[in-house]
Amino acid sequence: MKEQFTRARTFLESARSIGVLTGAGISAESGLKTFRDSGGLWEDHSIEQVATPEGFARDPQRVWAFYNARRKAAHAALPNAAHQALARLEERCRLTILTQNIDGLHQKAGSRNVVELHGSIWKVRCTGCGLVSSEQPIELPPLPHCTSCRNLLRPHVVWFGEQLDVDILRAAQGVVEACDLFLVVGTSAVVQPAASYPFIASHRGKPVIEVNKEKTPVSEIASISLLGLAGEILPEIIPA
Ligand code: BJW
Repeated sequence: MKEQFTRARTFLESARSIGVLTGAGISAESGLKTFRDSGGLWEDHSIEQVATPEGFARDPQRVWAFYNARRKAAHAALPNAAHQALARLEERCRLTILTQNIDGLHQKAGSRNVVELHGSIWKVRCTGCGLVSSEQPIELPPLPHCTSCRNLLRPHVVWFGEQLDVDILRAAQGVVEACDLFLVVGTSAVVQPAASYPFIASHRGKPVIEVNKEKTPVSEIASISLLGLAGEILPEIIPA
């Protein structure tokens, strides 16, 4: 394992352009729940009910209760040592984070190049006029409405069965193609299209480093797979 840490450090030090894919696991040590771990969000909530457009159409109040609770938790959360290590690394090389997270903790840690693949919990979108806004109080009413057209607002996030924004997809594809090293942190790597990025990078001959509490489909193709907590491993391989 020690040898793997040394190899990872060497890869990171010599890379000129790094692509990073992060998932809920990187925010776990900030106290935010992941989705698929034991005790995760999908244990108490049904995906169909709270993370699909059909679920929102059926019961928007249930969906808003789910997202309002998560807005409250995310507001109280602080970036951890893993977020901070990535922000530090961005000061030393070209680095872009492709995050599946909507919590904004990478930006709170100081990262500037962050592509939010699944949107942001801090933005809402009007189901009528389509206006996207981030000028909302932390605690929204049980059914928030658009101030200009009075239609129902929805979280500006990507649910199952919805397309990711085309510009975001293009930016992510560009990062995967341009980087010379790809780092994957705290994702189960089962949700597409994000899950395909490490595989595309590897297919194009780029080394892939994975950091996760447990093995995932990415472990099979990773040049280095470091098992453990992101908040402990990232500061080790990205020293201050
Ligand atoms: C730690 C740790 C610690 C814990 N340290 N590690 C191709 C094939 C099959 C299906 C599809 C396909 N293409 C598209 C689909 C359909 C679908 C999909 O992928 N389905 C699969 C699940 C089967 N994808 C979509 O619908 C996407 N849209 C799309 O592609 O449009 C075109 C299209 C549509 C339909 C058909 C075909 C094409 C949209 C996906 C939207 C995902 N949305 C969610 C919720 C919204 C945001 C939110 O509310 O937060 O995004 S679902 C949820 O999963 C959330 C996450 O971003 C995402 C990924 O989860 P993540 O981050 O990996 O978390 P976990 O919990 O799964 O894993 C945590 C990991 O951390 C674990 O591995 C732990 O071990 C680890 N860990 N603590 C280190 N301290």
